[in-house]
This record gives sequence, C-alpha cells and structure tokens, in this order.
Amino acid sequence: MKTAIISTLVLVLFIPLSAHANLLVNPSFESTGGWSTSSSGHWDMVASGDSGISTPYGDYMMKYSTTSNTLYTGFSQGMDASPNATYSISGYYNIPTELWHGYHTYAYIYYMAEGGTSPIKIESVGSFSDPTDGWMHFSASSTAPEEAVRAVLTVAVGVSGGYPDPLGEQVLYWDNLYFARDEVIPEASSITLLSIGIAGLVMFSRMKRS
Ligand SMILES: [Ca+2]
Repeated sequence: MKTAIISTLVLVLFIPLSAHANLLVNPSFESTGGWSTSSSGHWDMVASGDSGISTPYGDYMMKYSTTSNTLYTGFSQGMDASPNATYSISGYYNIPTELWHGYHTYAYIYYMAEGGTSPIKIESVGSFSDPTDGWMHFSASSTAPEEAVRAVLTVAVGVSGGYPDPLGEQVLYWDNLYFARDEVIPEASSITLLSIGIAGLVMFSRMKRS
C-alpha cells in the first residue's frame, strides 16, 4: 500500500505535462489545414519533385516563389501558449543555389497576451541567407514571456545585402516544422512536497507497527 502511494506520487510529479507533442497542425504540409499566408500566390504547398527537389518528409512541402521582388510575405500558424513555458522549434529549409537571387528566409515567434492585438514579444528563431544545395535542419528554443497566452510561428522572406537581382525566379522551400513545449521538470517545491509526503508515510507506517 505504502509503495503504491509513493509510486503514484512519483508518477504524478514526474510525468511531463506535454512530452514533446508537436503543437502544429499540418506541420509537414501534407494537407491543406493549419497555415495561413500573408500574401497569396507566393507561398504554395507543392508536391515532391518540384524544381527537382524531393521533400525530407512526406509527399508535399511549402514553396516560396516570386519573379516580381515581392518580399516580406510569410506563412504562419498560431497556438495556445503558457507563460514562462519553454518551447522547442525546428524544421527544414532548402534554398536552391541555381534559383537564389539574394533573398533570405527567417522564422520567428510572436507572443500575444490575453485579448492583445499586438505582440508582447517577437523572437527570431532562425535567419538563413545562403543557398543551401539541399535541405538544412534548424532548431531553436524560445521561452514565452509572462502573460503570454498565444504563440504564432511565422516563416517569411526578406532581402539580405541590397535589393535582389530582379532577373529570374527566386524559389525556396520549407518542410517538417515542429513546435513543442519542453518537458516540464519538477520544481523544487514539488520535490520538497514529495519528500515531506514520503517522510510522513514512513512515520505513519512506523507508528502503526509500534
Ligand atoms: Ca512534407
């Protein structure tokens, strides 16, 4: 009985609240849901094999393309966030060398407060300005500020070092994005409570025996 109670206490205190579950809907662009784009016609979900590029996962990927120097467009997805929680973000991007015209692509997170219309924190989690000759993996960590209740992951395109070459089509790809809350490590107060609980149980069983 005592062992069962202690085991339950240990389980309750040490089970992470969220064990690396991806909070994104449609993270690999295999369906049409989850994402919104700020400027239609520049971001599209395309099938593997587009411009000779195969996806790192699944059959589809997100493609940016322009022939008209249209910049600062992005795609994004929002989700609930918890104040002070730490999140892991990762994904894959691909900037084909032969189609590169000086653009860079970047990922950032907006944190919003309850009822807020403007972000209380904007954090860059990745900025990539070189052609890649293949898929590159990136990963980052971000902690939600106090009062954050919502996070919006945004991927966008801009210019690095002067205005881009207007000739030709700029193309780049993203796939397999990941946004998950890190495992919750028991706080010192929880460990103290657990210790007091165990001590109490030990004393209780000794009293019963005597
Ligand atoms: Ca995919």
